[in-house]
Formats: sequence, structure tokens, C-alpha cells
Amino acid sequence: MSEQEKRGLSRRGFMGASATGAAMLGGAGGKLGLLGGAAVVTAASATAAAAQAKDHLTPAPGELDDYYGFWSSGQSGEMRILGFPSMRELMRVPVFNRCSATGWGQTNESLKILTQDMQPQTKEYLAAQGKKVHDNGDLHHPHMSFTDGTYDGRFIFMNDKANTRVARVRCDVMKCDRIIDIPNAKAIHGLRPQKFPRTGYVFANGEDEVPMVNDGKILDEPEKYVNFFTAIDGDTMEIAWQVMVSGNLDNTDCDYQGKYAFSTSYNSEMGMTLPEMMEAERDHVVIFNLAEIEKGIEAGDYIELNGVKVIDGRKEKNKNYTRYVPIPNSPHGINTAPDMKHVVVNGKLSPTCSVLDVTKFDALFESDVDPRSVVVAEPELGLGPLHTAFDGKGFAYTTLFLDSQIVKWDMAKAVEAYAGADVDPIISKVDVHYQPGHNHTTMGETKEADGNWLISLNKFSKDRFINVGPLKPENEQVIDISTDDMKVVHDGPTFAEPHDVILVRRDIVNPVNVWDRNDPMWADTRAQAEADGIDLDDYQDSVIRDGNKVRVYMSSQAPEFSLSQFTVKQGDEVTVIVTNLDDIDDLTHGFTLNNHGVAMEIGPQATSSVTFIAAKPGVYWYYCQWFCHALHMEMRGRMLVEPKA
Ligand code: CUK
Ligand code: CUA
Repeated sequence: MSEQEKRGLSRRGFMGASATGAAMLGGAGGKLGLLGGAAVVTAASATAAAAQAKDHLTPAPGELDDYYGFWSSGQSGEMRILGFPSMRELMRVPVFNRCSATGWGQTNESLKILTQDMQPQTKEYLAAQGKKVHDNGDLHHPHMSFTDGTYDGRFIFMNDKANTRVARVRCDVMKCDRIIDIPNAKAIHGLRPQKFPRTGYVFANGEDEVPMVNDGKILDEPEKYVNFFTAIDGDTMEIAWQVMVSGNLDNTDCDYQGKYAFSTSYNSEMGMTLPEMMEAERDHVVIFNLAEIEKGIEAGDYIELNGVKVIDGRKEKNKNYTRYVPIPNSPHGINTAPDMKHVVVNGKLSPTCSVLDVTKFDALFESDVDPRSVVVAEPELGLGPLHTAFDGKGFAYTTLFLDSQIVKWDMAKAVEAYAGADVDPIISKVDVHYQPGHNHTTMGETKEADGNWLISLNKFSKDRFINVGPLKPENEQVIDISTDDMKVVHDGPTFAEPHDVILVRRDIVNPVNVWDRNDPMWADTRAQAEADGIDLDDYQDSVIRDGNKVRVYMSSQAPEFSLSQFTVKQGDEVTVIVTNLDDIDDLTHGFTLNNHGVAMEIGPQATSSVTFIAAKPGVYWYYCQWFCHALHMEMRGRMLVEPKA
């Protein structure tokens, strides 16, 4: 036995020697269909198989994963797509970040998406720094659109906490098509799409409070600070309305009935310093009554702030738009269970989770009942509960940040215990490595939760991987929950810093292989081409001069650009427009222009364009940076920049 095999055995092989290990493997194999008829597992074969337990998450070469994982990337600003449960990273979709590979943030098509819905004040901030777009983002929460309580494969919506934005990714092409700047609110954090009847609204929390008139004249008047909850129309990406609230909004979710959204809120004190924020014993969950808010808007009970209709739902206003349910200090995650009835509020600083019953919410708005009457359980689970996932079988899985564990608990028993019964809702705990934030189950935030897998997104990896210097990866662990206990079956390193993920059955997601030539992504470019007398579908190469602007049209077809050279003058503003005429799967070309910082992706049948200044005379080669053909290296051409006369 090699050293490596021995180590493999000592770290995870021993579970194979036990019956539960064999059962687990049978389960895992069955799910992936890889072990085939291996339901009969002998002890000896189980031991051998267990030594490779981790490999069993990876389908055999040529086999596909069962789930799409849509990953946030935190401060990296992109969305990532992983195959699950293999955890193979499949794609990075640039959203709030800039991307060297695809030219996101550089092509005219992406610049339009990044800038078209910017607030005027954002443009001012950026212009003052000589920029057109933000270079960074902080993407925490990617969530798919719903129809009738489950994922529908249309869009994924996501927040940018750093620059107060919400973006949408089209699932047909897996590209971002809208980014909107949210006015009034500061630091969009929690985000969830409406589950029923469909999305519908996308709910987004503003985390940081600011003075109502934020003109630099107010700092120390806490009573003038407010926070905003935003509802966005997921189809048009327009802001439907905002609600002014008390307290910092953290995470959000909504019901399966289409009546309520709700957000955790820490700092109900509206304190500005750490001690001030921690003062009260209890913070709250804000419940938003969607029908009442729509009625209020209809009746004109709003103020218009930066073009948005804002309803006043602050605590002391006692209007029918919101209710504030007291919750132990500083709750964090909030998760609606697939039973379509219970909502778990994660305690963070309190070792408890508070379970709310959505069927009791109507009463809160109809009569003067105690807001705490919607709380039907409050089990003590361990230290630092942050987020909860569900298996669709009545069990909840809560991350315990401080304990570095996940606790599995029985929601029905928790409700019984709260009513006075002598039952312990806790089923089991498993160590995770280390300090978990979000966790997520397969299909777990839909009514189709299937209880197959759980993933734990751990904030620290410490000793789990070979050392890469002071900055360490995070660690994401796959946990098999198809049997009674929880088994960690895989460690997966990840770079800064996924907060959240959704695991979507693969039959729901059906992207195309080749772009539609009429895709709206390059509608402006097409219009410009038409104005230039160029039909992008019937390709003529052209260099069009328009003052000191030059537009260079060419196509690409492996292994050639249709233009092997073009000439411009020093100081010209040059736009290169490339259409990829290859119309087969997996034949992406690129356009990279030497020493100009210019690069872009051009997918099969897509058109992309990029604009730059030809500042210095000389010959510059451009080349295709996407390996596309045996003659890929030869896929290049020259730009001649003639000196100014
Ligand atoms: S938050 Cu990061 S661990 Cu932004 Cu969803 Cu809880
Ligand atoms: Cu085209 Cu490489």
C-alpha cells in the first residue's frame, strides 16, 4: 500500500469498516448511479471503496452531475457555476467584477449593462475618479427565479453589498443582462425572489442606515437615520417600491403564499458603535405585508425619493405595512421551510433559532395581538446559529459558526417542546471545518427539497489543505444527508468568498449552446452597424471612418479573422466589432490586441465590440485568445497606427 493510500485510509477510510459507512456508500452510489447494482456491498469491498469515498462524488469521466450549483463569490464579485455533488467548477460568470478572459467591463455590450441603470450620483462618484464603472462588487446571495414555489430556470438574481446593486443573470446564456443601482438604500445584502405565484418581486435588504437626507450635514442624530427594504420587478428590473424601516436589515426571505416577505434586523437600537448596537436584548424580524404595501402605493401614501415610491413602515408608525417581531439579539439568516409554513430565524448571538408560523401572520395585521404570538418554537441549538437548510422531511440543518458544527433538528419536536412537551428536537451534530456561514440542501429553498445533500460553506480552512501562504482558501464541505446521520464526504477549497449557494436539479436548467444572432445583448451594436450600412448577418468587412472615430467590422471563423489587417491614425477612437460566424458548440473565439489592454470573448454566433484609443504609432498584432483550432496560434492580424500628420 502506498503512503498516499495509507493516508487516505487513515483520514476517511475507517468509516468504510463500519456498517454505516457501507450504507452511506450504497446511498451515495445509488444517487449518482455509479455503483450500479452495488446495493450488496461486502465489508471488504466497502473498505476498499471507502478509501475512495471522495472520488465517488466525482462522476466517472463522461458522466454528468445531478445538480447545478450556483455559487456566490463574495468580494470576487462574480457568480460561479459548479457541478454538484462533484464540486467541479464549471464556469465563472462575471457580474460586478471585471474579467480579463471575457472582457466584462470592457466590451461595449457589458459596459452598457454595467452603466445603463446607474444612478446619476453614482456616475458622479465614478467620474470624479476617472472611471466609468465600479471595479469591484461583493456578491453574497444568488437566487433563482421561482414559479409556483420552485425554481423555474429563467434567471438568477444577486446582490452587491459593496456598491448597493442588484443584478440578474439570464440562465439561457449564463450571462448577466441587467445591473441596477438601488437608490436610497445603502449596501444591499439579503436578497430573495418571490416564490409564489412567481418571481415577481425580488426582495432586497439595505443593510446600512443613512440619514434620511444624506447631505453631509448629519452624523450624530440617530433618529434621522433610516433603512430601506426594496422590491424589484424581476421581469423588468425596475424598482416597484421601497419601505422605510427601523433597524439594519440583514437577510430576507418570503412565504409560499405570496403574501409576506420578512427580514432579520440587527441593531434595532440604531446604534453607530459596537456597544450601542449590542445594547438591546432583542432585535427583530420585520414582516412586510405585500398587499397592504401595494394598497398604500395605490392610495398615494408614499413619498417619492430619487424616483422611487417609498412607504413609511418604521416601527413607531403603526401602519399596516409592517410588523416587528422581537427576536433574541442580532438574528442573521432567515429561511422558509419547504413545509410552506415555518420560517427559521437564526440567532447568531443567541444560541437559539426562532421558528415563525406564517399562518399566524394575518392575525398580526388584523388585530392587536402580541407580535411574539407568531413564534412557535425557539430551540437552543448551539453557539452561533447563522443559516438553516431543509431536507423536505421535517428536519432542519443549522450552521453553528462558533461551535464549528452543523446541527440537525426536528422542527415538529421543536414546536412541541416550545408548547411544553419534554422532547429534545436535536437529532445529531457534525463537525465542519471550520466556522460555517451558509449551508444549503439540494433544492432546499423550494417546495421540492429532496434531502439528498447538504453543503456547508466554511469561512476558515486552516489546516485542511496544503499551505498557500497567509491568505488561505475557504473550505466547502459536502455532507451526505440521505441517511439518518450526517457524513462529511468532501472538502473543497474555494477562493474569496462564497457566502451562499443554491443547488438546482439539472433538468431545470437548460442553457443554449450557440447564441441567437438576434440576441438583445448586442442590439446597440447591431443598430450602429445598420447605420453604417453593414448587415451583421451577411458579412462584409469594413473600416468606417466617422471623424476621429473608426469602426472596424470583421468576422471570425476558425482559424481566421476576416480582416488580417487594418489601418487607423494616431489618436483615433477605434471600435472593433467582431462577429463569430462559427455556429457549432464550444467554438468561442477571442480578440486580444497587444499592449492595449484590450480583450474580449466572442461566443459562437455572437457579436462583441470594444472601443479604445490608438495612442501610439506602430504595428500591433491582435490575436484570438480562445484556443479554437489547430491553427489557433495563426489566428491573428495587424493594426497599423499611422503617426499624426
Ligand atoms: S450572509 Cu455571509 S454568512 Cu451575506 Cu448570507 Cu450569512
Ligand atoms: Cu479563434 Cu483561437
